[in-house]
Amino acid sequence: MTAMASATLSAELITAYIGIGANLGDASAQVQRAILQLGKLPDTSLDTQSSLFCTAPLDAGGDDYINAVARVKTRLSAHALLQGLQQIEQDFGRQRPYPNAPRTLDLDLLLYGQSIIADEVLTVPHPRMTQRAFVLIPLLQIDPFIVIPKHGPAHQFAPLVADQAIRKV
Ligand code: PH2
Ligand code: MG
Ligand code: MG
Repeated sequence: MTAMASATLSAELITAYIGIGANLGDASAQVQRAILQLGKLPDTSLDTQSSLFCTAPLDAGGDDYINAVARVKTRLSAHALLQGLQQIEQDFGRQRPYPNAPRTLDLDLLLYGQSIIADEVLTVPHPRMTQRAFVLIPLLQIDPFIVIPKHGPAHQFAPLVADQAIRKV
């Protein structure tokens, strides 16, 4: 193994959760195609995915979003996985004209095993994931008993986001 490869690969198989969103173009098709791309990342397999949900934009403008959550198993480091997610966003024509602009594809690393990461490029668990129905509801659909590092069982946050519009597609 090269020095580069050893820096980007973890010895363990890690379970990671990815939040997926789109509200520009054919959002449902893009989310579904993006989920398949997750399983094609190196040293990564797609474990399961939530339903697709239609959600009202939160702290953002534009059309309603299509959101979903996917669970992957990966040997990529958290940072290598993040780079892979950003590459897929680029492949889907992601542009960033201003914060929270409508997007063809957004892939957020929500959870990486039990890791707590806070550096210049990556914050895990995702800092707003307990406040967003468009993350919590799909996450709880695939793992009802999931525990979020630093926060505890995810289901306890569901009542706090009950006022956010979300429906299964
Ligand atoms: N993503 C945001 C901001 N607001 N609202 C919804 N409904 N879905 C999103 O994915 C979303 C959002 C920033 O990433
Ligand atoms: Mg996001
Ligand atoms: Mg993002």
